[in-house]
Amino acid sequence: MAFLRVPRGWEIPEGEATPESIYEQFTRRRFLRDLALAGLGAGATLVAGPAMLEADNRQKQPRSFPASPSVYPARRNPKFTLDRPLTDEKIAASYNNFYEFSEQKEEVAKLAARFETRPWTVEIAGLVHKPLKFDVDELTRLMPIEERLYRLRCVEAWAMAVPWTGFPFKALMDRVEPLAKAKFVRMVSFERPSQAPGQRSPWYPWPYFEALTMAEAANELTLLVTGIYGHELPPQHGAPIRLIVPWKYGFKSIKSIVRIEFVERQPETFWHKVVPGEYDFWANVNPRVPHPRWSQATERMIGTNERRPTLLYNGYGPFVAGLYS
Ligand SMILES: Nc1nc2c(c(=O)[nH]1)N[C@H]1C(S)=C(S)[C@@H](COP(=O)(O)O)O[C@H]1N2
Ligand SMILES: [Mo]
Repeated sequence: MAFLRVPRGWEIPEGEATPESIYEQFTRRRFLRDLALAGLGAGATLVAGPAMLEADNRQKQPRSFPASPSVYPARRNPKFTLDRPLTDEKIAASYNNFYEFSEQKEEVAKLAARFETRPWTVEIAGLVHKPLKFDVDELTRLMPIEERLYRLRCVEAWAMAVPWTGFPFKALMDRVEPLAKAKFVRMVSFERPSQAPGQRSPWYPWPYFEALTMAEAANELTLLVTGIYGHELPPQHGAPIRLIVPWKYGFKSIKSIVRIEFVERQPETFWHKVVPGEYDFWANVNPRVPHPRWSQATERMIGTNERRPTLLYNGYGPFVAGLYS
């Protein structure tokens, strides 16, 4: 049997190491790479007329995040408010769960820094009237992009509060028109072990996969996210496109999605497959249901280490309690 050995990442609720500030290092590296890309673009103007304008613009405005500059920062939707301060951007960007890169949260940003997130195509398939393949930046320009302040609660009992930029999953459903017999949405991450060292580990059934019911996917809270803190997602947060379902434990919020399928039967999910007794399909945040190895009654805010009581549905009951009554 595979997965008999339990990797150390889930033997304790979380590692106690101090987050390092490697974010700056990361942006500097990207910046240098973008300068190099802009140089290549300028070369291409010799043969391609229309490309010239774009290349010239790019050369004049080198940016640390290369794609879809026009959509960030997006208008903030005031409907979604917080009961706590935002987490410091650098803290959020240097304490990440992304097992494709590492089991060590403090190591993920560095190992993901050169992950190639462009070009990136997402395929929508299965039980839909209009299957779709899209380039992530084209979609971002077409969709109703907005910023939302959300809490995120990891099953390991740490939490953060960040501004995500994205669009409702429902907007995508409306484009592909699911068939009546579609009951679940299954999402799959990339598989690229040459760029993701964690995917060379034999302990996990790569690529990462998650799923929601149709009603959960259509809930107004469910976001497809392409940005954070007013700019494009950096790789460690799940670039170029990830899910955010803020009333569920963080592992439901699958990163770096390449495929979305509408299906009839309840799909298996990554963490349920790896440790069936500890991570279920629903994974709704609930202070009264302890993890088999630790309490979920309280949570620790990363950055400040403030302890707060865990909120049922992570405080999003008014939006989602009806889904489970
Ligand atoms: N593909 C993929 N998605 C993933 C994970 C992962 O390991 N791989 N980890 C999950 C977990 S456990 C959490 S808590 C969040 C963390 O998101 P963040 O690093 O942006 O805070 O991503 C989730 N999405
Ligand atoms: Mo998590």
